[in-house]
Amino acid sequence: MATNWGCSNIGTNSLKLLLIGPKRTGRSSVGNTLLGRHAFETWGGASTTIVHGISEGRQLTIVDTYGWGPEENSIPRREKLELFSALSLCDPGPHVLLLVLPLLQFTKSERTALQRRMELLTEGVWRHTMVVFTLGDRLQGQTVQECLQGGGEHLEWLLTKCRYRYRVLNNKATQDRVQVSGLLDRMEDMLMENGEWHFSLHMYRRLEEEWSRREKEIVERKERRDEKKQTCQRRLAMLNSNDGLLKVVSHG
Ligand SMILES: Nc1nc2c(ncn2[C@@H]2O[C@H](COP(=O)(O)OP(=O)(O)OP(=O)(O)O)[C@@H](O)[C@H]2O)c(=O)[nH]1
Ligand SMILES: [Mg+2]
Repeated sequence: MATNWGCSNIGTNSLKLLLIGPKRTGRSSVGNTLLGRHAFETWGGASTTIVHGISEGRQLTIVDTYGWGPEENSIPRREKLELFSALSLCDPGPHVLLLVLPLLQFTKSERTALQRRMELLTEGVWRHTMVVFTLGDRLQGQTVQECLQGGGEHLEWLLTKCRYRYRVLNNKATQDRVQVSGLLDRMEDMLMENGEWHFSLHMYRRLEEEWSRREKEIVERKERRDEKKQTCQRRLAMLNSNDGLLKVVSHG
């Protein structure tokens, strides 16, 4: 696999990763496993942190975000601020967002909480998102596929959203570099699939605005056409009734 991260639109050879996910799912540990050293604190509650390093011959910039809580409707202000500040550290944007979740049941409320956070980043963010399941050491004889197959409809929804881009990590085995190479290769493939484009919130927001402007135009055009049609039909009905009256008068 090629290891050239040169992106024509970025002009850098460093792969920028943004670690996102709920609190205590193993985001910082994933950063540490990737770098092969204790670069991020795992005691809990740390805010946005950026670390540069080399991993398996690849130059990485990893931004670890503040984890989100269970709120499903309104997202706390601090969470939003931390998320946008993390994004700005990846300027002009991360190549890959690693959504870190434990290899456990994925519930409806976890899905809603996730959806609300991803909505802040537009629908386009899913193109650049890959799931990293932690707790790979708890598979207990099951294969990853077996474990995911029994994961239920919400997990199925998530995997579809991410186009089945996922990896399982055991963060307790940081010396296992095969799992790290596998993850880096998968990210590299994903970057190629995206034409080497990084995630740009600014660009996706503008695209969404453009789409909703066009949709509005289509609806308005249809409304104008329907109105015209109705006016024509009313006129025709009037003409027909006048025609009937004339016939009555002339025959009478
Ligand atoms: N057994 C096991 N424990 C893990 C794994 N990954 C993380 N942990 C543990 O889970 C706890 C949380 O890990 P962190 O990496 O700090 O998780 P985080 O998402 O960064 O947590 P916050 O920043 O506090 O939200 C730590 O005690 C880790 O040792 C894993 O793959 N297997
Ligand atoms: Mg952390």
